[in-house]
Amino acid sequence: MTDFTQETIAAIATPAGKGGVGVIRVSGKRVSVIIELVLGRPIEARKAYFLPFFDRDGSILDSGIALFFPAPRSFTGEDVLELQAHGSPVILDLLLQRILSLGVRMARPGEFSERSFLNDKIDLAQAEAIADLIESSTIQAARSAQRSLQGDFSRLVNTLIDELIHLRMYVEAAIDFVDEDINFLSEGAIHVELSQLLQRLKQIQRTARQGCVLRDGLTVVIAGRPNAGKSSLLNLLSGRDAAIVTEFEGTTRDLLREFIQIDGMPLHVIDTAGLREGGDFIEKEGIRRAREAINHADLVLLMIDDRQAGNDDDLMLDWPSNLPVVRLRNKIDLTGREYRKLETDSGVEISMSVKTGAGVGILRQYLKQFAGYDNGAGDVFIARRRHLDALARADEAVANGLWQLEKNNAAELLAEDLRLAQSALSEITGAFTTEDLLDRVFGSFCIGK
Ligand SMILES: Nc1nc2c(ncn2[C@@H]2O[C@H](COP(=O)(O)OP(=O)(O)OP(=O)(O)O)[C@@H](O)[C@H]2O)c(=O)[nH]1
Ligand SMILES: [Mg+2]
Repeated sequence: MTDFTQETIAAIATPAGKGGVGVIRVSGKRVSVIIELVLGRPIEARKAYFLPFFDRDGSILDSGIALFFPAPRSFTGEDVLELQAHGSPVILDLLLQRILSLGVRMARPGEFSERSFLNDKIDLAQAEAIADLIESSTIQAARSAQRSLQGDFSRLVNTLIDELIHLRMYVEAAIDFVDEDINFLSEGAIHVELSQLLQRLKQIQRTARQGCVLRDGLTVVIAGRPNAGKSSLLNLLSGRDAAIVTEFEGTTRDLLREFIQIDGMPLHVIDTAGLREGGDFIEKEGIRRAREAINHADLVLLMIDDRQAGNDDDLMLDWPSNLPVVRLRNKIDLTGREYRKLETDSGVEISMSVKTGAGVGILRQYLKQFAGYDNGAGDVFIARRRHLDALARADEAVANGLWQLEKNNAAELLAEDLRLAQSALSEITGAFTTEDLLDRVFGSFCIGK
């Protein structure tokens, strides 16, 4: 519940700079004092008042709207005051200084949301969704952040936690009754329930992975020999003349990054220097950077001039072994090959021409498929790597528990695995947290959130 020993905090909640309106937010016990001294009169809860804001000497700093949300029916769960002044950085600063002089301190980044979490107004996944909503760069990302904020993701996780609690009770009861004739665990029911739980975990992981792609965007690196058409592809995908394209080998040296969207799916596309031996000092450095980008890619588009196809495996010798690579056989307008997608022994291959645009639709489609992105499905919620990690740990624990049961009939080990799975899932909603986790989550918020 609300801890009234907490300090009162304040911050400018609107972005820095000039605007029509600027909002200052205050939360904590001293809100009543601020109302008395800055507004000079009491105001009723949740009603808008147009009032002067007074400085210490009784002069008027500004006039604007004041709103009072008494605890616990406020965003933070504490007394909250919002002052809407004119959006002048100078006025807002004076007003903030006036409030800070009354026993209030500046809020840390994310502190309003953190108090909201600590006072059980929202859970951790919802708090993160607030930050993700504000930072979302596509409409789809904003929509899915909104879904997480409404609690869609948390509800799914909580359902799984409830099932785990139920299963733990069952297994622990079975352990206690071990001397009895009946062996609960040898019945099929628990196997079925565990398998179903695993299925649901996998389904949530799939959706969460999509949510993570929506939030962070995949990093796709275009690599290949000089002159294959890498920079031409970057320009085509980004829809602008981002990179220099010439008929000379070794045109690109620096890494070029473009942020693009395919039907609302965000992608970071990186164009790189053509890979070859030799070259001058500058080109060598470009190639070193290209390799570094390849090492950090989620997916590499290996661009091949179709006229020289067939000798590109050596390029990949020192690439990470599990790195997904798609071969793009470019310039089919010169070789007469049909555009198409092929699943070969060495992976997916798309024949295309950047020049005519043939096959580019297939590439776009493939990128969406690779990311597991389906803009038709409206039930994606925003998710973070932290959530994926927790889901993966829960999955591993349940799978391991099931295995212990089937192979060794080891009920104690199963019980321990179910406990681990439950605590992993509880990290998502913050039912189980550490101070370190909270610092990491809220430290990345802006001030005033
Ligand atoms: N005919 C044809 N020419 C293409 C195609 N794609 C690219 N080119 C041409 O190939 C040449 C090289 O293209 P770039 O995009 O600069 O190739 P790159 O892979 O970035 O080359 P480097 O930066 O030197 O590594 C240019 O003259 C392009 O116009 C294609 O599909 N068909
Ligand atoms: Mg280039």
